[in-house]
Amino acid sequence: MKISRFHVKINPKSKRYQMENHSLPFMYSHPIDSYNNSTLHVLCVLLLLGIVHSASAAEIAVSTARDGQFMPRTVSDGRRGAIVAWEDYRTGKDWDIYAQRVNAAGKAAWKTDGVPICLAEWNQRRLRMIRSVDQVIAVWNDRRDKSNWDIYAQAIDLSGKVLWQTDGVPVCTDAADQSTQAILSDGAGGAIFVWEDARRSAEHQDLYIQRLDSNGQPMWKVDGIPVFPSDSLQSDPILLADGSDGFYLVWWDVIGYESWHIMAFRLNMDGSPVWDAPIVVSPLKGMQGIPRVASDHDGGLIIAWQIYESFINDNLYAQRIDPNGRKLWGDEGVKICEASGIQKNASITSDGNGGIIAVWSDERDVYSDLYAQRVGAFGTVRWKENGVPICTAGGHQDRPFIVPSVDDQFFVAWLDYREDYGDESSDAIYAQQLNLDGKVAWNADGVPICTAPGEQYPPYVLRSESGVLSVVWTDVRDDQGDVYMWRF
Ligand SMILES: [Ca+2]
Ligand SMILES: [Ca+2]
Ligand SMILES: [Ca+2]
Repeated sequence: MKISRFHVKINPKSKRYQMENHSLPFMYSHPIDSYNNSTLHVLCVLLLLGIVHSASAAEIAVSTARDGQFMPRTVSDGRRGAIVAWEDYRTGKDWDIYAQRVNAAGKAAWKTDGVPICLAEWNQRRLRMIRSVDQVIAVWNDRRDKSNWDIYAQAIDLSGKVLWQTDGVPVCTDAADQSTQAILSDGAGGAIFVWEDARRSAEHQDLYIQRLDSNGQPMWKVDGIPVFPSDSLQSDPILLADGSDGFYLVWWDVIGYESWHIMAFRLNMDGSPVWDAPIVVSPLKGMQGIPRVASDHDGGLIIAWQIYESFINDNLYAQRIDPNGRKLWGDEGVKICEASGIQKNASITSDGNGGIIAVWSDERDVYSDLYAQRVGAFGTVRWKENGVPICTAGGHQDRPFIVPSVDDQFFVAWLDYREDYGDESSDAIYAQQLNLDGKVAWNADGVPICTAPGEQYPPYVLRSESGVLSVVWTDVRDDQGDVYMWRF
């Protein structure tokens, strides 16, 4: 049954960490049947719609090694191709990290099924990565110590060679648990890291940061420096470049069970704070969570989040903050959507004009649909109140991922249980393009990206600097999980 996936998310800590780090389901094993036909069908549809510019464009098998390849992430290689990395269970023993490069011609360029990035004992999970100048830096949560979780990182060049010490350099190996790390390029070949850290209190964990230089050497205190130690539980950190010589850090701050806030802080590249203290993004009462972040392309940032009302009527809000820490959209922020039912799993991107486009999963109807809204630079909602429908096909649509594409267009891919009302577990990946007026460019309800048999996992989308769109995902058409990519 897939339905349970739509009704989780209560405790901000335990559930998600469990989902991402410990309990990837190895439960479906679908017979292999006609996926070749469905791939051809998808290709034909995309060709007809003029999305695919060359008949050579097609689905790319990034890694079909035995057992599970999961949770792929991708970054541009700066050469019209992409590097993909993922968590890998091919040993049947524990999780490792592998990567593959897909070149401009759409071919896997490294060793078949990927090169190992970390094969250390026990589990390496929750891979994240960025490109910093001419190398790719991956970071993951690492259990090699056996008694607790640490954070390790590795750099890779475009030939697939690992550049730092075998199995990665430690970012933090303090004896407490570290988790939920995020990474940002420092623009100089190295990276900034942030993570949740239980060293001071397992219950009220803090966020710590570290910077590694281009050789993987720590630039700040070994095992990292605390950002803002407090008696709240700090979780889900997000990093964003500030466009000058620093970065933003946004997180979910939990005090007790009923006071959840989103916090934002600006720091310098040496880890020192720019602002006196973190900002409470909205003073609204109640449980606010699941922050999303986008640049306003004017030195500031825009944050979207959801506010829980008894878990039956969640709403979405947004706030814009300038480089000096001033809130630009009122003290409380603006409402993106307050339709009845739950609005959640938002994805946001800059609208290129000082505002954002947000798309989310919306349960105003029985089965979740996708809606989108544009919030302009001054905090005014630009489209129909409570959003315009992007996909209202039968069955659930969820986990949208939006990026800018070309000419004021925005590309969104999502997980789609079309015409599955909960008894088949039949899902697919669909996509759509919309413009600054909220009009969709392709078929109503989107075009299929992957309709292969077996379960698909939520897509991850990349738009490279050259405008190439890549969608990567895991699916279980052949075994317990393989990594696939579509490029446009
Ligand atoms: Ca596999
Ligand atoms: Ca391992
Ligand atoms: Ca540790």
